[in-house]
Parts: sequence; structure tokens; C-alpha cells
Amino acid sequence: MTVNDQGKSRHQDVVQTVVELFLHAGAEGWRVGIFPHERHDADAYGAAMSMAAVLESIGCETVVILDTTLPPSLVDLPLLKEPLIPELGDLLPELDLALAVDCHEESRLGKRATYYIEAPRRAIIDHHLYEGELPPFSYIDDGAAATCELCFVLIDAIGQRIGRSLFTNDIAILLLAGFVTDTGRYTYSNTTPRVMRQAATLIERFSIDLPMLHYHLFDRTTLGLLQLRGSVFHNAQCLCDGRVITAYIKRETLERCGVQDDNLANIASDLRSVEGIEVVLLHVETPAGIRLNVRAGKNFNAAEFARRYGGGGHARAAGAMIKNITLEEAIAMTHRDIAQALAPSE
Ligand SMILES: [Mn+2]
Repeated sequence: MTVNDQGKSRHQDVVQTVVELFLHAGAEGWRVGIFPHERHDADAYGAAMSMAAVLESIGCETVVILDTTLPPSLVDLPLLKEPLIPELGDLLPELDLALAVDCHEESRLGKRATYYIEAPRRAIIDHHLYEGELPPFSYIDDGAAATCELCFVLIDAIGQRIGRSLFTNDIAILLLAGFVTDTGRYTYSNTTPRVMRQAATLIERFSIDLPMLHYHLFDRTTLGLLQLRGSVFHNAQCLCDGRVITAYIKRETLERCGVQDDNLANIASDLRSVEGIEVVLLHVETPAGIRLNVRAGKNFNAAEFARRYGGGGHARAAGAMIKNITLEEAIAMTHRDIAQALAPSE
């Protein structure tokens, strides 16, 4: 059952069906395994942790199953359940129900997919676009800004059925974390009136330190990372009549600033904010070669450009590793190629 192409009453039916399943699971003391998508973000984590707490409070036993330890931006969120990480050697108990949150395809679960598939029953809470057949207990609404928005609906509905509210201060923090990250602090086009009403309700009912929550999720950085960003912004230059912005990061700068290679993802996106820019080229000197990060607006295909160098990715964000070449040579080559790619065809 899904809701995206159906009316409001249908939506209510799906919510009721999933609520009944959870109440039955609680009454029977089922063990529920909760599976957020791989490399979980705040929405997936918030949905998994809050549903674990709610299902426990109605009688279930729960396990939250992750593929990796928490990224730094999430370590200050409430940990309501110590997660199991099979890839780090944790053994999984037998499950009565597997619940996928913030995803619905097995492929989004990585190596954990086998545990999910082997469970005798499956359910889904998700807000991504879907295709094809889904198992019966699938609460998927691609009009929702976040999976946490759908968790709010479910937690509220379960509470109404049993006559006591199941929201807690920790659950409020987890749901808000999902809301603000998936909506980019309520700025993306997916922001719904409902998610803002839910946020208002949580802020009204609980004492939430919003500045601290946002600091941990978005703003926290290190002096080294700031200095690295400074050096990138300093060497950035525009090409092709201001349609392209290009910059580089030298190995020695990374070392001097004490920044890990995997901490750089946002810098290329930051460069995209420059007015009039259609394409970003960020060159990073790594031990394996020159990594090229490409970001593009809707009139340029970043993946196609990255494929010139054996890379790939998405139309808006792509990358390639250019081997056996110096930083200077790589920059000269990509500058020549981007000018050619953007030149009007004759
Ligand atoms: Mn999400």
C-alpha cells in the first residue's frame, strides 16, 4: 500500500494498517529490526531511533541495524538504542519483523539487505519516489519532506489509539533533526506545511535547544577546515565568461590544515553559490592521483564530463580520479576540456 497517487482517505487507511501492525507486534512482543538506508543521515537515524523507542514502549523488542558508526554530525543526537553493526562483527538476533526507514529498496541497505529479506515480515516507512511492487505494510509518501514527518504521523496515531502520548523530549529532538536536514532548515522546495506544523508542535511541547541542534547538524567545523576552505576560496577563479569556477587543494594544504580527505564534500557545493556559475571544477591532490569534483546546474551534465576521465556520478554532482598526472597538468587539461565542452557547437 502506498499513498503517493491516492487520496487522503487512502492515506488514512495506510496509516491505520501500519498502526494496527505495530500494535499487534507490541501485543505479541515481536522483535523488530529497524533498517535505515546505508550511510544514514539525520532523517534515517532520527526515524530509526524514534520508531525503536516508540515500538519498545508498546511492547516490542527492537534492534536498530546500521552499516557504519555515526558520522560526526550525528553523534550528539539522542542514542535511544545501542545500534548493531553487522559489518563490524555484531551478531543479529532472529527477527519477527523488519522495518526499512527512509528507504524502500533492498539495494539501499547494502550488505544488510540479506537480513531484511530473510525476515518473515517486512514494513516500510519512506518518502522517496518508488517504482514496482511493494510489500503490504508500506507507508510511503513521496510528498513528505522527511521520513521523520511520517514517523510523527504514526507516533501520533499510535498514541491516539492507546490513549497516551508517546512523544518524548528525545523523540522530539530526533524528529526535528530529520526535518531540518531533509528540508535544508526549511528552505528546500520539499518543505511542507505539515512538517512545519509538526515542528511547531514539538517545539511547543518540549524544551528543545534549537541553536545547539543546528550547530551540531550544520555549523560545527574545525579551525583546520575553515583554513582549508579559506585557501580554496582564495585560489578559486572563474573561466568561460564566468560560467565556470575552478579551484584546487594541494596535498600539503590538506596536511597543514589537518583535514581528512573525506571532509571536503561541501566545498565544491559552496563554490556553486557564486552568481552565474554553471559548473564547478575542484581538483584535489591525493596519493592516488588528482581527484576531480564536478558540480553543475541544470544545463550541464557533470557525470558526462567526469566520464572523459573515467569517472561518473549524477548529472548535478560527479567525480573522477585522474592518475599519473601532476596537479598543474590536470588543471590545464580540465580547463581546456571545459572550454571546449561549453563552446557553442557549430
Ligand atoms: Mn529522508
